Amino acid sequence: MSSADKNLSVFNTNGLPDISKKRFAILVAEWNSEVTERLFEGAYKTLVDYGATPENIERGNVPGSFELTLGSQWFAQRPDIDAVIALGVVIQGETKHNDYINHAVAQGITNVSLKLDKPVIFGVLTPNTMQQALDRAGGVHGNKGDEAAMTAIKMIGLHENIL
Ligand code: DLZ
Repeated sequence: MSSADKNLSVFNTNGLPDISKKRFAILVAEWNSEVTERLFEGAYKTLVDYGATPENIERGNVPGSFELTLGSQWFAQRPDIDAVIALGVVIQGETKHNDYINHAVAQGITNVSLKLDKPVIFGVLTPNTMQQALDRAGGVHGNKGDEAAMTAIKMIGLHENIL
């Protein structure tokens, strides 16, 4: 039996919200900038394509993905920001740092999102190689920056539906 048959209210992300007055922050890690710049371009274009105005999109750079957490918190605590998109690339195997960084950023961004009660999107690639990263930043596997932006848009819509 479908939800409609049960006459349930379903809070989903099928209908995208009007984001023309929503304000976004995109945080970009400078490590692996040849990839993170492409993620940024994808995220920015998706926001604009779906109705955000350029003046309502702010960009912040952080040195590395580890700093995405605190940078996200600084943006997310601003009342005028509706969603934060955090973009980074941590290549596995280049360093033993990678696991620490990935887990710290994933947990940190989750904490920020819950603490500030707004979408903070985890747009961090964790590939094994640079080629895999490029493939996911406008290459054969699409652009995860686009997906991160779309996730932000959907979460704004979901928030409007539920609360
Ligand atoms: C130190 C470091 C290393 C080894 N690798 C990466 C990486 O692959 N991607 C990334 O975004 N950042 C890396 N960093 C930098 C850390 O994120 C952070 O900037 C430093 O540890 C300083 O806190």
